[in-house]
Amino acid sequence: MIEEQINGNQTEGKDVKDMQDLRKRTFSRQELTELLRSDDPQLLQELFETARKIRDEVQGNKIFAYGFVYFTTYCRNNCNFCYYRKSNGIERYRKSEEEILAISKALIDSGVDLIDLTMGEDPAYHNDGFETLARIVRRIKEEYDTPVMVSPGVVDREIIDKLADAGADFYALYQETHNRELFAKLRVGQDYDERMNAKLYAKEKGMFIEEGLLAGVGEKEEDIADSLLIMGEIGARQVRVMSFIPQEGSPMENCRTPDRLEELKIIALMRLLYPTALIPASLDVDGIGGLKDRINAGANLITSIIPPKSGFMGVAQNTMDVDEGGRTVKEAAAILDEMGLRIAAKDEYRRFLREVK
Ligand code: SAM
Ligand code: MD0
Ligand code: SF4
Repeated sequence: MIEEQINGNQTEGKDVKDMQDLRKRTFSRQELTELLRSDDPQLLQELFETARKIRDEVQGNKIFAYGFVYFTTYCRNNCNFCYYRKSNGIERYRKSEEEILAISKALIDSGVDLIDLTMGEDPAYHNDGFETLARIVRRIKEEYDTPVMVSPGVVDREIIDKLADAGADFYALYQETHNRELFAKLRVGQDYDERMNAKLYAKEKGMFIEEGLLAGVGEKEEDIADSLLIMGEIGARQVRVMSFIPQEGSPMENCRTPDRLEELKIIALMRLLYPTALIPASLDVDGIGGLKDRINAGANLITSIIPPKSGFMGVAQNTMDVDEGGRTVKEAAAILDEMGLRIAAKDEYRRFLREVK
């Protein structure tokens, strides 16, 4: 657990006079950079405690849960970090509309608060003008009365209009980094501004947006500090960070995955900066075993819940704990229970989403 790791670094009498007032809510780029760089055990302890306190003040013992439906793994892009990049010779799937509706229903019946419909940038969906995805969104909203997030990658404005009109609540599109040079190395051949503008247009259309970062891909603390501030500037309702997981067959397969302390510090700083933000503890980085640390860092949401033996996959850890039934609401609820926390009901989530700003 992260607490032992922090205490393990305990160096007696370490000067912590610079422990800042962590509840002040506005931090300069310099202050964020220093906090990200700090390995002072007492400061880190205070950082995580403050993040937990802020979360609990905002929402009590509730934690939200999202079902993850990665419905097509075909993609036209070649992101260097991604298993599903076009050039990777892997097996891919494209689920049918009925399979997508069935898995969504199973997830909803298991107690998730939202369905996250995620895809590779599959040319078949682009050629279809996203009619199928819009119909699926509408059916989940109307037949199952459940909030929906779409993660379709970069799409044109009229497609965003179509998905918003179908009732999609969230548009998730992660910049990974706001350092343009690093972006170009990660999302090869993709346009930084096109990606950012798609997100901003979705927000203009009244959708909530999720911004996301990768940790451990060559960024500096200053880059993370920039991203943390930009997340507020663009008004992201949900903000996330995922530690990079090397993927077989990708150009970054021999890069190492980062120490998780970076991800946990970023989650905590997101909480300090944005007390009412939705901040995921993603099960897609370290499986169900990674849940506790991320909740203890200030996350208020569990994502990447995938039913066992469903034939659906994750993204970063695309099979970890899935078929063993490790990535279920039931498993997560048992861990939360030990922490004095619980999975929120859908109407509690809806109220939080709309009323808690
Ligand atoms: N194709 C869509 C897109 O790229 O926006 C959605 C697919 S999935 C949500 C894409 C996200 O998963 C990426 O933006 C990245 O943040 C995360 N991801 C992909 N590969 C990863 C890896 N190897 N390690 C950690 N996160 C990864
Ligand atoms: C997750 N595996 O939440 C999912 C995915 C996409 N909107 C989310 C990265 O970790
Ligand atoms: Fe395609 Fe998304 Fe993977 Fe990039 S991250 S290769 S766009 S699925």
